[in-house]
Amino acid sequence: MTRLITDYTGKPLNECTELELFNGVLNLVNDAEKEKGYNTGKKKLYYISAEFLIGKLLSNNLINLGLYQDVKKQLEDAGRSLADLEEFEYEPSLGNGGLGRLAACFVDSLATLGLPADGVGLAYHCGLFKQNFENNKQSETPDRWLQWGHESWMRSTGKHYTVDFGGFSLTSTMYEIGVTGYGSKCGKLRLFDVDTLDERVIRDQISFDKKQIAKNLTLFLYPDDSDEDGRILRVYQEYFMVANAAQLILEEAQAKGSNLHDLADYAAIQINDTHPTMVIPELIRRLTQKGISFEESIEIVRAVCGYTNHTILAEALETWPRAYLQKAVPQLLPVIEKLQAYVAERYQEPFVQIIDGNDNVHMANIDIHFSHSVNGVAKLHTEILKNTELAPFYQIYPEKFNNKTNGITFRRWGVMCDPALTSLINETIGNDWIRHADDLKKLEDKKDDPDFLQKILAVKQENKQNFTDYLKNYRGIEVDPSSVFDVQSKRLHEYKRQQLNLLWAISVYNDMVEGKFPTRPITVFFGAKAAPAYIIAKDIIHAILTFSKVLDADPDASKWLKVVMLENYNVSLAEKLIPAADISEQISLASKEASGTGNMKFMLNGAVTLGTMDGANVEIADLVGPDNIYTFGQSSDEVIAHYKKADYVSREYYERDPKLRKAVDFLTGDLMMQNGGDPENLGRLSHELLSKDWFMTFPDFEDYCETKARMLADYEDRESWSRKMLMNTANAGFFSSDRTIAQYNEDIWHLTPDTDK
Ligand code: CJB
Repeated sequence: MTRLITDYTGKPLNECTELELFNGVLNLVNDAEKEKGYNTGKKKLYYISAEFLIGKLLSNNLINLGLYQDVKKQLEDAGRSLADLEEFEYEPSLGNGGLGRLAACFVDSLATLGLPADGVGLAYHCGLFKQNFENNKQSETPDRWLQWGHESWMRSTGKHYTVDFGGFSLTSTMYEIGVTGYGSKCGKLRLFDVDTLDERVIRDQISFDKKQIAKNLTLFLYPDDSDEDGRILRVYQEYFMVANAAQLILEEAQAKGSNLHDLADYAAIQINDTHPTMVIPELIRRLTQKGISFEESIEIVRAVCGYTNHTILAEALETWPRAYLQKAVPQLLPVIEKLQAYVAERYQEPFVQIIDGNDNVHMANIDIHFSHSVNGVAKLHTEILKNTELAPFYQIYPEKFNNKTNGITFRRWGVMCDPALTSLINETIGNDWIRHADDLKKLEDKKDDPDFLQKILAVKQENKQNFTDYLKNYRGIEVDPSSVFDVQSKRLHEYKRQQLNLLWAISVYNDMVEGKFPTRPITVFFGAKAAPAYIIAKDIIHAILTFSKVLDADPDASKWLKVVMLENYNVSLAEKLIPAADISEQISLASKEASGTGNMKFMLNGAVTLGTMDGANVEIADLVGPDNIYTFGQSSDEVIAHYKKADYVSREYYERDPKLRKAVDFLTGDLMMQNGGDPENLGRLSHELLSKDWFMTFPDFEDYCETKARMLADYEDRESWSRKMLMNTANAGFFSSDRTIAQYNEDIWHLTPDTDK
């Protein structure tokens, strides 16, 4: 039965405002979702995460529900367009980067595989900040994505819980966003909020009174945590998330007949990074309140919980001073102290204690002791956890450690964002790959078919042209679609080394000044937000923006090299950029990128990786073989050895390599200053590189430049390059999040799929 949008708008579509049309299609989707129903089963997974970077939902839901073509046609027949509606739709900004986008891919796959599961998190009103560029610098403004009210995005369930903090309590409201599975039933994202939130407490840009918890609790994802009030607010947020989750989980399990001793038969919890860690002591607290002994409560909770580690960077392995917990959640501290006593009784090794000698509480240590599973997110990352970062834990609990290499949903990152490639694949091997991603391997049969290779190139050119048009029409940026599109898009962090790419670009410029020009014009795209308090990351953005002005001001060089730093990079922009990419820059310092998931999206869309042997790049290299990836740089073992010996001196490289020296000097040179460069920012960046370079940019510089030059030369053999593209798409099947989720389920959660479609 065809659903008519007019049944939802109540008037002809050509008379509707964009908002009326948007709400009409949204309500149509809501009804279709409810009619499909939800995956159910005795045991349910609660995937608790501080971030769900879901992206725009309308088209994705239409695709998953099989309504896309029909709705598109109804709109077209009335002279309206789905593409316009997509532009009008506001992107929910409930996440920051890879961690949040992974959670969003996971809920899609959970629904698609028929697994009973909820995503559980917070309904931040402003989410992550909106990035603006002024005077070659990033500034931040609130991203008021909920401006049309909760109801345009989520349904209030009418369910409320009480959450106690030190000295006061708050009442929550639970909201739901439907998660449509592809050709299957649906799942739910359950987001908690406080009714007392008051957006007027925002003072200036993104600063606000951090002490008024009732008014600011869910205002921003990641409040500025450069001061103590900001850090304590994180504790309030995290506890609010898990105290709600714990009540929901216990209530639902009991409603299904659990006597709580058997909670693990009814519930599995996945703790996504350390942010939801307090769910462990909170559940133990609640179970003991119900008369279950402390020891048994530990066993129950351990059987329920699994923990995923997403990084070896110390900054993200949260530790909270005991005083913060005492202030925000005093009822939890005695439980955490008892857990510490439990650990101390069994293990003497200082590294594995929960509370250290300085009274800091190590959240990851709680997770590892009191979960039954600890996983890393790529093969290399898990090995580093076992052998280096968490080695003392691995010695105690070898059986807990396992790897679950990340994945991406092929519905959003293939079908939705790359319709041209999708049509070509569908007409070649059918459309089963959308659900059974390994099918893509069949494309390899075409690797020596010149006609097919031509078609792949034509698809890429079409996508580059589309992105070029988008930049011109929506952003006023002109790029050359026949140039090589060289793309690095991800959060701005020193370990991801946008600065390495920048130094390479500066060297290309320096070569041009000496009369050596590239074979073909190159456009280098960066997309990245820097955390507001991360000074050096913002300096790197400033350097990139300033250098792009240097190029624009030079009539000769600008024909050959253009640097575009895209403002406010987000999921929607990624969906346009990734299908247009020729080169996928994955150049983190080996050992530091836990997995990466952008690398997988680019690969699926036929970009060729230029990367270090880090994170999931290692597995990409294994899958595509050495002819279809360009790797360079130190190995993770070498990097780890340098850190251990503390023997890296960046200045030695600077002094030894004239090309590097020239590029580094350029940062603080006249041309940068003449084009809006700020001596303070650029001086600090240069000083950081020369005196520290903690993420070892310089040792990899030469190899990076040589490898990139080889890659650009190979790009000129168009047929051979298109074979590389094909081999990347054909071997991307392993990186479907359906595979990842199936593995989590088999090894950790043991949920029964709801096959009653
Ligand atoms: N990651 O995005 C974040 N935020 C954190 O706080 C810690 C890690 C990223 O998680 C992704 C999903 O697992 C990884 O692919 C990525 O390497 C990691 O940086």
